[in-house]
Amino acid sequence: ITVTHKLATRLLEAGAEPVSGQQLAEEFGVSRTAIWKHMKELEEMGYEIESVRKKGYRIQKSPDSLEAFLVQAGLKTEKIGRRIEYLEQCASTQIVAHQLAQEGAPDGTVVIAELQTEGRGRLMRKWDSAKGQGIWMSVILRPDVPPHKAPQFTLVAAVAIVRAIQAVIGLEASIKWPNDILFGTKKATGILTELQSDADGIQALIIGIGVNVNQEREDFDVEVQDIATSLHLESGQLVNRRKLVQEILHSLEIYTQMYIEEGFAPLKELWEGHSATIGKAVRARMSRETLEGIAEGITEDGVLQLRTADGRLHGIYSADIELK
Ligand code: BTX
Repeated sequence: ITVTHKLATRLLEAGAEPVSGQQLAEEFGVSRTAIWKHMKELEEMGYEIESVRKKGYRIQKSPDSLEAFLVQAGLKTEKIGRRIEYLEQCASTQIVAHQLAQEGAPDGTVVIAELQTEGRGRLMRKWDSAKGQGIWMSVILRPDVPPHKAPQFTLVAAVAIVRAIQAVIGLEASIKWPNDILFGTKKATGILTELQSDADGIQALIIGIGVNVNQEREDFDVEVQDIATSLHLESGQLVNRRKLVQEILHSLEIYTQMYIEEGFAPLKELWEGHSATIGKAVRARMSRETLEGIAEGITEDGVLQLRTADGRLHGIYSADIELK
């Protein structure tokens, strides 16, 4: 990290409060002229810096980038995002995260990319990840729970993300079991939980999160234009991606912590409160069969309970759900 980066972090943390050139020069152990030169460099990087007479400098606008030091300035977490691997471009942040996890990356490591060329969904489906317009990230967690609990983390992450979106843009999305976050019937976010485990249990969970943030309709691939939406399309505002990442990571830390300490019960309740599936007539497509019925709820393990017309109750572990 260069002095210029540190300076940006310092000013971002100061917020609306100007910081004097003299003070910055002292803190960084450089001359005031050097500080002025760094300010010019920041402006070239896309920052707008105001110099308030007799008071000092403050940042008016920072570039819409998710560089690690920008996300970390003002990040409220203790663990998640303390290490961030930021990439301009990669095939998939899941692939990078798997690699890092194997190399021993710590619990809470996050991989973020501006562009994914091979973003993926479940069952190797494609995830459209336009450059700079969404949040494409993978979070490495190392919880001490048995492998069969891994799918619950998808539900925990969904609760965390819905709440973070609400905190940042003030709109309430709903969750379609197991991993979609919707506005109406359109998908704004997908979650993909993958697992590295061995005989000792879970080595790492890789939680992939894709949030459509500032796309216009035409920015999506033609195949998904009718089924996808973005937070911008829903709210009419351009959404600050950095704030949203910070909020999602914070929320993820809160709810995974709750899960570890109190188990799934409180999260089941929160999840059901945000659910677009429970109580609805649905069609569940699985690899071998398709069932239709009423989604009655989820079990303590996060398994979907589907009641078919013959009165039987089926436990669904993995499926694509269509609301009828
Ligand atoms: P999924 O299998 O539930 O959904 C994939 C389906 O969603 C696609 O087949 C397509 O119909 C639709 N789709 C594709 N792209 C989009 C989009 N941008 N918005 C809305 N709908 C879309 C969902 O899988 C899990 C997605 C996780 C994505 C993250 S991004 C960071 C991380 N890296 C990575 O490669 N994947 C995860």
